[in-house]
Amino acid sequence: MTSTEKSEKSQNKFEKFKAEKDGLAVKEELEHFAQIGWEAVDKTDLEQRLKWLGIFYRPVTPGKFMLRLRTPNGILTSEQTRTLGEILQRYGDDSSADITTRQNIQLRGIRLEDIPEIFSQLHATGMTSMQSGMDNVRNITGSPVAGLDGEELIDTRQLVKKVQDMITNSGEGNPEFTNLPRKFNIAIEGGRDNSVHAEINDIAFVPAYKEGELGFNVLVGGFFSSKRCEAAIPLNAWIPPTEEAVVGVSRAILEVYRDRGLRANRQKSRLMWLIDEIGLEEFRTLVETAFGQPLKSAAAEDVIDWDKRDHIGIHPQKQAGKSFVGMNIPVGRLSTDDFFDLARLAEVYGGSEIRLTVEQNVIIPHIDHDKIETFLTEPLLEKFSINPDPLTRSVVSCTGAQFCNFALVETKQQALNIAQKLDAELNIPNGVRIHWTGCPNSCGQPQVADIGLMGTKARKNGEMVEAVDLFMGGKVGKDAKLGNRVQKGIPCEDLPAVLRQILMDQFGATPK
Ligand code: SRM
Ligand code: SF4
Repeated sequence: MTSTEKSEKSQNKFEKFKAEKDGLAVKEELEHFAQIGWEAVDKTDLEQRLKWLGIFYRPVTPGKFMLRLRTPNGILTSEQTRTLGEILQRYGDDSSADITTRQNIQLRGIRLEDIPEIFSQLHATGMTSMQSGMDNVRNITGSPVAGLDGEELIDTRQLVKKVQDMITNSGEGNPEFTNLPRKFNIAIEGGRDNSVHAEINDIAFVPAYKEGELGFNVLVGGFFSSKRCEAAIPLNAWIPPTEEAVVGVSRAILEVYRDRGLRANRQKSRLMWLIDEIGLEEFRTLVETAFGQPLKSAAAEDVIDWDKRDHIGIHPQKQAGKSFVGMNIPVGRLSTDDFFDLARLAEVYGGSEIRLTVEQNVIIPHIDHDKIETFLTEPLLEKFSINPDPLTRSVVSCTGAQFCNFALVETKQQALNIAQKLDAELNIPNGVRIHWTGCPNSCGQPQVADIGLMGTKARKNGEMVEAVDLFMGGKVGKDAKLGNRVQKGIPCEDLPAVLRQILMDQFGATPK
């Protein structure tokens, strides 16, 4: 018996409950759950299976759920944006929302009894939260300026949408892909700057020319976990930028992962562990078989030749006379009113659309040049600046202790306070990207940042205190590479002084 077969024999508790009842099954029970109330719902349904529908029980705020949507390519219409505001509105002070590091939206304060109606609201405007958590494919990311960027290579919008539709059965739920060994991430990059940092996904499509034809090189196996972090490696496959190829190869890889992925140890279940186990050649052969045709070998080089842009500020589009405007949403946090305001701005000035970025910011596209001046006088731009100070501009943060029970530290507020304090104290010549993550799960991607901070605990003066491990050297865009942990256990209290010194020593900052 091979070790793969052996590991498939034994089952961890997640595999057991999935085998007993598929996560998607709770979709049919939502009305019933709404009637009996969350306290009476079976514990596994409540705490685990509901995540298959994007509904997250939060032990930190029992009874107030988080709803994780799917926002393919980070695009929302103004109507959808307004609907999200309407959903949140009923929860008053309990309500809030976040733009996630996967170009997506999470709503908070949601009551289980309202879910049937909320799902109808989402459905009516073409949104879904289906399969957005647990052992499913997460929100699929694509260039946030797809279709706007004059230098873009491939417009990813339809491709991302079609891959999502295949995986989720157009948002209705697809039992073919609801029992993967573990979570799974897909990114489709169409620009020259790798704006979605494709290399940290289980499947990444990156633009590449083969024999003069533009298509995608396929990378596989990128992931972060508390035990191991890896950048994706080349599958040695090039595909044309067609729906058939991108959807087909995504499906083939998912089928191989579903049927052959390791399931015994959840710490060793992500795709890269399977590739390690059977070897890249064998994995590629299995993918070809599932795809039903041979794959062409990879193009020699991909076309990621730009440094990453953050899209903040005013940028001319490829459409003459139009610009997109990137607004800085500090640590991605949105209120109910923000949704209404963003929807209005998109309608009055733009093309009734907003875009989200993996830096947790918002872009409003299609603003006529002659409307920009008035647009800039809108009060919302005081809150969401188009010209923020350098650290505030690029700080990214995961949810942290406010709502996440894995967190070892509070993240968002601290991240923002420290960025603002250091922005006030220092002249910082170039942008410095600081990413905060509340625990080793790395949702805030500290490994892609110039300075990454990962929550931990440390001893200070004999007492356990909130602290962070320090990561440095992450590079995104051209020649992307993951940063490494360079220092452990810096008490949060000491962090402003430590960061100040690093900014002066390594990033050319000077006191104001
Ligand atoms: Fe994450 C689990 C939040 C992006 C790696 N992540 C969680 C949970 C669901 C844990 C929980 O049940 O409380 C967090 C929900 C907290 C909450 O209430 O918001 C959570 N992850 C997030 C978000 C919201 C962080 C953010 O503030 O932006 C991001 C949601 C993305 C989305 O829209 O779907 C988020 N998580 C990521 C990323 C970044 C990415 O995808 O680029 C990673 C690392 C990349 C990766 O997965 O390869 C990430 N999250 C994890 C892991 C570790 C996975 C592993 O293989 O071990 C966990 C824990 C787990 O799955 O067991 C986790
Ligand atoms: Fe929660 Fe940890 Fe993910 Fe932050 S990194 S959202 S603390 S699981």
